[in-house]
Amino acid sequence: MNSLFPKIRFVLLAVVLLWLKTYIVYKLAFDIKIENTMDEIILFISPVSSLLFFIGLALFTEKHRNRLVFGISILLSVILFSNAVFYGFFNDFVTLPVLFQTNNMADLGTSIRELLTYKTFLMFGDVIILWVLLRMLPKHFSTAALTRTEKSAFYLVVASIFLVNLTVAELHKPSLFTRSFDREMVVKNLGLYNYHLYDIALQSKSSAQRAFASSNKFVEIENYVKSKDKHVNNQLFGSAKGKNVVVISMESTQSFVLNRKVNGKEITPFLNQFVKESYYFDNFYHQTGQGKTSDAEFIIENSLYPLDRGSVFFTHPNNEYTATPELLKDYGYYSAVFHSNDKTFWNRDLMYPSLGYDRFFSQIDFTGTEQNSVGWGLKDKDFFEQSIEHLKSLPQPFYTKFITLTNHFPFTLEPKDRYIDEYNSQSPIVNRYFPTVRYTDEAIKYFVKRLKEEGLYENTIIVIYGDHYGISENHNLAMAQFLGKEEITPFDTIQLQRVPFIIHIPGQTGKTISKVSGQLDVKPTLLHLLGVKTKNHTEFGTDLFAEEKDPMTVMRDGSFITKDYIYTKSICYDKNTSLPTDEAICKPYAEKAKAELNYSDKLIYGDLLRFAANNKHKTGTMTTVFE
Ligand code: GP9
Ligand code: MN
Repeated sequence: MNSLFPKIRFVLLAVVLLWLKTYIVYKLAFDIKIENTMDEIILFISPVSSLLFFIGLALFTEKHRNRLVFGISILLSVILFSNAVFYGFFNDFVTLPVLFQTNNMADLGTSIRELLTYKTFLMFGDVIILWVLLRMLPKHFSTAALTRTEKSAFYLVVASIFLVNLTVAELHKPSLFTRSFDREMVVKNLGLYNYHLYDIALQSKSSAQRAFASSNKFVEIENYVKSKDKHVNNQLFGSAKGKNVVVISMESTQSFVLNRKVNGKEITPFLNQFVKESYYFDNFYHQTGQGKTSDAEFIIENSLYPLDRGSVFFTHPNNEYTATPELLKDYGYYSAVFHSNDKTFWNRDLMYPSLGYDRFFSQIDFTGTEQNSVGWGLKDKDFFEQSIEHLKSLPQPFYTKFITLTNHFPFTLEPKDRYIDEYNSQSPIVNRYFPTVRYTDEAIKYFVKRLKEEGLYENTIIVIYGDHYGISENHNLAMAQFLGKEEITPFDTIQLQRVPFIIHIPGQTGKTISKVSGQLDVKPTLLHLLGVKTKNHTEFGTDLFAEEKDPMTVMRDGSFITKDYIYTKSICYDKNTSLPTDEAICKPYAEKAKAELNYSDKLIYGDLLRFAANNKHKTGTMTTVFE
């Protein structure tokens, strides 16, 4: 082994130089948020394993070793350089799908020309140093063959470094790949080069599944969807035709907070009043999976199920969809999303054009300060205040979606923003949840007031939905205390997955509707109100205003709710008694639930909506502000 070092010296030198260069580019060209020393350490070590891996490939040859080291170093530098240029322009890292978005590339062309200056020279500084050293000290860099053991030992070390990196990152940011991650987090934790490998893996997986799918499969699913009983409420159909639409996603808000109090004070005083003058669905369930907020967005605009792992926003942003914003284009609608988080979070900047959005107002369109922000973005009230200014300037009619953020885990709020006390239980999370829900309630009240002041209220329908649960099963004890129950059973857990769903149509009197319903029903319900027929749409939801014999709402994990039964954790519950009953009663429903989830998955994995008659092929014209 003693003789190993001279043989790998040149490789190691190249690795160290490129490593340092990568770190410098991280700090200068990218805006990666560092919250603590651990973040910084991870950021620093993250490129090592991949650099060793790639440049180490040169160890497999003797004759061309040094040339290969140059080649690989230059290739990796080009990747780094391209990302730096791309980031300067788009505030984002390169993904394979964007490489094929020609309009992005056209913009880049001009900036690349501008960038061919001294910076380019610096970018390849390490390669130049390598070249000079090799010329000056050729004897120092042996290219003698490595033994098998030596090569194995080298790659064993590389693998160990990678595993350590992965473990530290996973411990530091649990579920890096499935939970709330954005590209910045992957780059920060695993390094830019591994990020590209990950991106390639994601891409090839979905391309393969897409390639094997055929239009026959689509016809089969279409036939199933058509066989479902889909009705229309003739009285309400088209009753909001031509009106503007404001959809509000209420972060982590579950229905149980409505009409309940903490220390004698209502948690949602505004919503409690608002539901009286609106259609309010009090048996409405979220149907999200790991994609949380993004899944909720996906479901309500596509009426398809989310996937059982990951977020569709991340796994299938390039699919063809027939989402609400796209369909409404034919009716003259302009569509926009408002959300004051980074635009790449949940891959929104890539997914929204596929859903047909015209404009995404993200973090860069808002003015955030320490005072007006909490957690990942603006406080909801400031968010609405700043959004109104943008909203006023949009062409009408508009279809808009506002994604609130303040009521996000871990529910932090400054004392001055607390309108009610914290709750008193052994769970600080549950305790803090109520003041943040109360805060969002106040923010929506403010927004509605502003809509009135701007003269938009009378011509706008307001749709409010809770995106997913806020309080997980880890807090069952505190929840039992709050709800005055002895314990929280799986039956209760399902009932706690109810989230508010409210439709306010100016001039129509309110009504509470208790039909079993879920996020998949939002699309057909809303489109029918706007006078858009959905009979031939490939979707799984139904119009909530229409008659339906036996409505059933299916959750992503296969649990479901019908008028009389709830099925979860392989137990069939009778809703009248809240107790388990004969499993055979639930069986036919369970099979239907499984089939439906399966059909929906096939549509997404096979990108089958590209065969749908009402699909308009993507134009990719959504704008975000870069100027
Ligand atoms: C982030 C916001 C919250 O932009 O949508 O996401 P979540 O963690 O709730 O999915
Ligand atoms: Mn959310």
